[in-house]
Amino acid sequence: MKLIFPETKEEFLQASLKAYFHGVNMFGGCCGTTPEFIKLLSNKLRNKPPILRKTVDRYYLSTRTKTIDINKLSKPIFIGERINPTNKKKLQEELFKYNLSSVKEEARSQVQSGASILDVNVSIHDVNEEKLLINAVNQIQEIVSVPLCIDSSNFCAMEQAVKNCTGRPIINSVNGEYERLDLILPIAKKYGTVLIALTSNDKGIPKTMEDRLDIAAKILDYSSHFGIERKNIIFDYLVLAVSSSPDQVQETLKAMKKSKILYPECKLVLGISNISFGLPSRQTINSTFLKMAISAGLDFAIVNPHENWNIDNPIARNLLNNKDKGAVKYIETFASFKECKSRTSTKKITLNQQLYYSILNGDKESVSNVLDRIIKYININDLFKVVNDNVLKALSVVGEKFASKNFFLPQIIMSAQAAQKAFVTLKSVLSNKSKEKKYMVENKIIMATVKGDMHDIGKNIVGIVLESYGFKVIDMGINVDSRSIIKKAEEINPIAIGLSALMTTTMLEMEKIIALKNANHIPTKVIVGGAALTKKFADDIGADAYAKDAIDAALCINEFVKIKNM
Ligand code: B1M
Repeated sequence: MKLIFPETKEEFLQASLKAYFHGVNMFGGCCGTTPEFIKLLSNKLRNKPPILRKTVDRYYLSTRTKTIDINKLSKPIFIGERINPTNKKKLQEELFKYNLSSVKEEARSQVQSGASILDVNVSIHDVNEEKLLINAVNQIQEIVSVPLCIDSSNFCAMEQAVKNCTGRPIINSVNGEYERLDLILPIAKKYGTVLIALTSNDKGIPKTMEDRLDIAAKILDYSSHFGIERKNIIFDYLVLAVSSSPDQVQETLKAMKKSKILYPECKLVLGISNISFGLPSRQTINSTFLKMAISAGLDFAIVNPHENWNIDNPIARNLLNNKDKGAVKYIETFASFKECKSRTSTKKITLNQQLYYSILNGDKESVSNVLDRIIKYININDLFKVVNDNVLKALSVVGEKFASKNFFLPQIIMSAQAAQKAFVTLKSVLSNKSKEKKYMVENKIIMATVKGDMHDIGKNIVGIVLESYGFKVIDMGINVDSRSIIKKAEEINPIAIGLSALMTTTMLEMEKIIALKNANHIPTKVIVGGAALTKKFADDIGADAYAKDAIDAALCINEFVKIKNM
C-alpha cells in the first residue's frame, strides 16, 4: 500500500495565499507537505504585514462545528439556565457522584426547546469542581453544538473549562470587584472569550441606575487595560424580586436603556426568573418582564427555555411598573393559580424513544441504562426488533444529517460507538438465552467487512443474529483483504462467507473475493449485504445470495444448510 498526497506545492501556495488575503496571519504545513512547500510559501509571504480582518459588525460565538453570528439571531437570545444544581436535589446528588446523565439530558432538551447557548454551572460543595466542570463541558459539547456560557466562581475551574471549550464561549461572570476582575480578565483575554459583567460590587447591587452605570464604566475602563474590547462585554444590570424591591425593576430597565446609549457596543443580558420570586404564577411575571426588558434593549436572556415565553399580562405589567402596591391586585388574581409543571427534561418520552435519542446524540453512557430498563419490560424475543428498529432509525438520521452537513464526523463516530454498545448488550442477552442451544459447529460462517471499508455495525448485527440462530460465526473484522478471507475459508470450510460493505467504492471489492474463491475452487457460498447493495448487484458479481438485513441473512443461510444436508 502506498500513501499518496496529490496536492502540488503550487496548489498549496495558491490555497495559502487565498487564506492570507482573508486575514490568516500564521501558516504551516501538514501531512504531505515538504520543506519545498514551506520555502515556496515563505518566499511569497515573508515580511508581508498581516491583512486586517473586517469583523467590526460581526459578533461571533462558536463551537466545534458552528460559528454563530449573534447579530443575526433574533432577540432575545435564550441562554438555557437549567444546568445549575441550585435547588435541584437530584442533580446535586448526581454531581456529587460525578454522574453527568442529567446534565447531558438537560443540555439536549434545552437546545430542543430553543436555547441558543447553554449556561453550565456545576458548583456544589465538596467536589473537585475543576474536574467536574471540565467533564461537563466536554460531555455537553459531544451531544449539542451550541456555544457554552461557563458559570463558576472558582477561577481555576473557570480557566480549565474555558480551555476545554472547542470554540468561543462566554464567561459568566465578573463584577466591579477588582479582585475578581484581576483573576478573570486575563482568562477572557487569553482565550478570546466574551464576558458577562454584573453591575454589582463588594457592597452588593446599587439601588440606583446611576450607581450601576458607574460600575459598568469602571469595568470597561479596567478591562481596556487588559486589551479587552468593549464589544466583548455583556452587561447584566441585575434584577431583584419585584415582591421585595418593587422600585428596583424600573432602575434596572432605565440602566439598560441608558447603557445602550452610552455603550452601544456592549450587549445586555439578564437572568430573568429572580424577578418573580415569592409570587404565584411566576411565569406570568417572568414572561411579561421579559417583554419589558426586550423593549429596554435586552440581547440575551438567561431562562428556562421549556417555559411559555409568550405571556404578556397587563396585571403583571402593572405590578412591574410599581403601580400595584403590595402586589395586592396581582395576588388577588393569581393566588389560586396552580403552577403547572414546566416542560422539563423529565418530559415523558418512551424508553424506545430514549434509546433512539441516545444513539442520535451519541450518548454511550445512557445506552446501557436505557437498555437495562427496556429489557425489564420486554419479551426477549422482541428485544432484537426494538433495538434494531430504534438504533437503525437513529443511524439513518445521523447519515442524513452527515450528508446535509448538519452533523460532522465526530458526531457519527459517537453515534456509531453508542450503537455498538447497544449491540454488545443485545449480544450478551441473546447469548445467555441461547446458552442451552448446542452450536452447529459444523455450520461455521465467516463474516468480514471488505477491504477499504471500516463500517462494521451492520456486519456485527448480522453476526449477532446468526449466532442467536445457532451458527458459529468467525468474525474477521473490518478492512479485510480478499486473500485473508479466502485463506480462512480454505482452512475452516465454512457453510458461507458473509461480506459486508457500506460504500459504493468498497462494494466493488466483493466481486474480487468471489472471483478469487472461484479460482481456488472453494465450494463455500457467498452472501453479501450492506446499505449500498442491491439484489441486482449481488447477481451481477456472482454472489449466492443478497440479504437486505440480518434476519434475511439468517434465512438465506438456513437455506444453504438445507441444501447442503439434502
Ligand atoms: Co460512514 N458513510 N464513513 N461512518 N457512515 C456512510 C456509509 C455514508 C452513506 C454516510 C453519508 O455520506 N450519508 C457514506 C458512504 C457514501 C457512499 O459510499 N455512497 C459514508 C462515508 C462517506 C464515510 C467516510 C468516507 C467519511 C469520512 O471519513 N469522510 C468514512 C469512511 C471510512 C471507511 O470505511 N474507509 C466513514 C466513517 C464512518 C464512521 C467510522 C464514523 C462510522 C462507522 C463506525 C462503525 O461502523 N464502527 C460511520 C457511520 C456510522 C456511517 C453511517 C452514518 C451509518 C452506518 C451504519 O452503521 N448503519 C452511514 C450512513 C447510513 O448508512 N445512513 C455512513 C447501520 C447499520 C446497521 O446498517 O451497515 O447498512 P448497515 O447494515 C444493515 C444492512 O445493510 C444489512 O444488515 C444490517 C442490519 O439491518 N447488512 C448485511 C449489512 N451488512 C450485511 C451483510 C450481510 C447481510 C446483511 O451478509 C453478510
